[in-house]
Parts: sequence; C-alpha cells; structure tokens
Amino acid sequence: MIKPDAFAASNSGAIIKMIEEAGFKIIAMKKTLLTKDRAGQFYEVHKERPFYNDLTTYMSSGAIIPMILEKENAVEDFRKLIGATNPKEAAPGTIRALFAESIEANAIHGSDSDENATIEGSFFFSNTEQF
Ligand code: 3AN
Repeated sequence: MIKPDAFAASNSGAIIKMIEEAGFKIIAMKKTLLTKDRAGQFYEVHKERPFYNDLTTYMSSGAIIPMILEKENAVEDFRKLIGATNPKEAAPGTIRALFAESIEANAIHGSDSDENATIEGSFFFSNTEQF
C-alpha cells in the first residue's frame, strides 16, 4: 500500500515502477481513502501502541494505493525492496530510503506474512472485483 505521504508527493508512479522492475505482478490496484475508523481496523494490531492515534490520523489524511502483488517469496522480497520501518535505518536504494519522510510517513506498507497478505488483500478488494 502506497501511503498518503508518497501519494501526495507524486511518488506513486516511481514506486510502482520499482515494484514492477523488482519482478512483482500487480494483481489488483486502486486509489482510495481510509476513514480514521477504517485505518484503525487496518492497524488493529497496533491498538495499544503509543503511536496508534497519530498513525490512524495520518493514514486517513489522504489518498492511498492498495495493491495485491504476486511473486515467488513475495513477502520477504517485498520487505527487502521497501526497507526498514524507520527510513533512517532503511538500506540505500530501498523505497523507504528514497521516498519516506519519517517513521510514520514512511511511504509504503508491506504485509509481514502470507496470512496477513490474504487478510489485508481482502480488506481492500472484494472477490467480486475483476482481477
Ligand atoms: P512495517 O510497516 O514496517 O511493517 P509496523 O507494522 O511495525 O511496520 O508498523 C506499522 C506502521 O506504524 C509503520 N509503517 C509506521 O507508519 C508506524 N510506526 C511503527 N513504529 C512507529 C513508531 N515507533 N513511531 C511512529 N510510527 C510508527
């Protein structure tokens, strides 16, 4: 998911290009907005964390681009492509090193397991949509 900071800075195209060049196939993609409540549902696992309120405010502050991506070893390879959560720690050349503004406004989200990828894909795309 391309996050509001990256969308607002017109970095979506450059990020999608990096994703495709890294060998990911785009199965589904759209531009959408989250309400604060929906952002809260998406980040439910972080409910008790001190940054939860700011995170859900930020995630509902502007347009996002959720995607379903396909590749062998997709979760691990995608996390390598995006880099560490904190852009100061993200390896050079990763999406977050290139485009993230801060640990919160960090340009992009990637699922952390196959199981969560399925859950998060269903959060944004219904199986009645044409893939
Ligand atoms: P990742 O997106 O790298 O999997 P998570 O799942 O630990 O990272 O965190 C989810 C989101 O919460 C991050 N993408 C970031 O926007 C925000 N976040 C994580 N840790 C912090 C923090 N210490 N302070 C502020 N925001 C944070």
